Amino acid sequence: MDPKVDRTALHSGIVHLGIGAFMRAHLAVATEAAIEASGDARWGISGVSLRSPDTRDALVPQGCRYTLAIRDADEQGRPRQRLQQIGCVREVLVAPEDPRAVLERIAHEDTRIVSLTVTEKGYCHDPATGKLRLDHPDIAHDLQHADAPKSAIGFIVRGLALRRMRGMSAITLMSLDNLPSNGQTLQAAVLAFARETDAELAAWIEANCTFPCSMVDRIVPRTTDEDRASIEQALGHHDAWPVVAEPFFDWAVEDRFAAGRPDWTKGGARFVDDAAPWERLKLRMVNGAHSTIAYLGAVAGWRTVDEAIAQPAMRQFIEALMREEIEPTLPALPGLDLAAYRAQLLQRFANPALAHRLQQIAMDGSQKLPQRLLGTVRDRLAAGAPITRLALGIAGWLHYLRGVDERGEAYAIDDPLAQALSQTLRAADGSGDDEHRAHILSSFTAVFGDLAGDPRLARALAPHLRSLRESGVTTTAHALAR
Ligand code: CS2
Repeated sequence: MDPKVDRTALHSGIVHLGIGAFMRAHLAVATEAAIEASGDARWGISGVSLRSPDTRDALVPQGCRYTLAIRDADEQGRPRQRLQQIGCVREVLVAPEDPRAVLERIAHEDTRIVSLTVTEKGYCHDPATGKLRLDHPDIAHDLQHADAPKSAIGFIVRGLALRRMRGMSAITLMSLDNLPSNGQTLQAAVLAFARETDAELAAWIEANCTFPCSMVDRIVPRTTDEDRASIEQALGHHDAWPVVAEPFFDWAVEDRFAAGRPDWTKGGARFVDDAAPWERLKLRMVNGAHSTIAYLGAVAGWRTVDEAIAQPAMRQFIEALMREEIEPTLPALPGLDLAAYRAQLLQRFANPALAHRLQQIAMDGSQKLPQRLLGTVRDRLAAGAPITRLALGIAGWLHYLRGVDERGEAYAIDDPLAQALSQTLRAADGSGDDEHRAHILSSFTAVFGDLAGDPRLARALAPHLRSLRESGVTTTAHALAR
């Protein structure tokens, strides 16, 4: 079962920063389909790990090929999987080991697109405003050490500087992260960094490079040892670095490419004029619901998304949250039936073959909440509409941050702002009154932005904080289940 794409014949048209599981089950799959359909050898991928060598160490010995296991359940509810071999990754570079090699790859004549999946915190921005933080340790470092950057933004700006210096063409910078207007967020960060170092470079980037926005959607849990063992058994040989995904795939990307692009429609992508309404739909429905399930479910002591959504109170609450409070904030989209989208989403969450861990989704909440829940809250408040269910998702996060579930099991909080959040939590615990506690918690400006201190938010949070503490997740969700 060899991949149809022969990696040795490929050139690296795409340099991808952050070669994690998501990218290998999304961009790489669409690129594989595009190369297969056209035979165009320009679109091989150079993957870059910004931190750990593990992907390179596992993939390179197997010729960078790997297996994608697409998992769901059949009509009887029995798990099933379909295996596909992916061969379009040409090489994997490990940035901390050799930053120069990454810069040279960006400044290579074959390179036409630099794409990124570096997660929300990889943009080193203020989560509430989206602005690049010049005081972020990695950004501060990269401004001082142009030849050995650490951050994605540092690599991009320095790589583009080399291209410009050498008289090379401009390229496309494409974010595939779950951020609103991800292309614009990336562009703003790149330009802000470039302006700090070289105003002419910033002007060149602005005039010549493009930053298409896109909405990406596919559930890709972190691969476990158990997944590796079962895939090896099904394959009949060892694959050190397979990925697991759901069958569902979506990608709406703006067709603004400075130096060409593969025909990703062959792999299920859609080219759109404006990705913003699709991003809003996806971030609010898929990710807003996902984070709400993750915090409440982890507090309840459940382990995976399918386990949480199998609880009747949770399923009904999540359905009501989408129908009553999220959907009314969404723009109408051609060909989109929101009720069908919601039903399909609940089915995706119920996929029993993914074992998508709640704690994986729960990480980095400070970076995720603004675009997943708080934008919806703002729109609802502006319309004078209730935010009761949305507030339970936020209260779930605040309650989750205490680090102990209802069964008394402790867990670690994995969040770049964990320390500051735990100080706020301690300050709030000193207050006996739930409304006052809610006020202190929701005054955390880096996350809540202009909602910080808004009495309407604190008033919505207070009863949920009390109910989660006194009655628990199931009872609290049940009360809001319709
Ligand atoms: C998840 C997403 O981990 C998370 O925060 O909500 O990775 C989610 O699975 C994808 O965005 C689905 O497209």
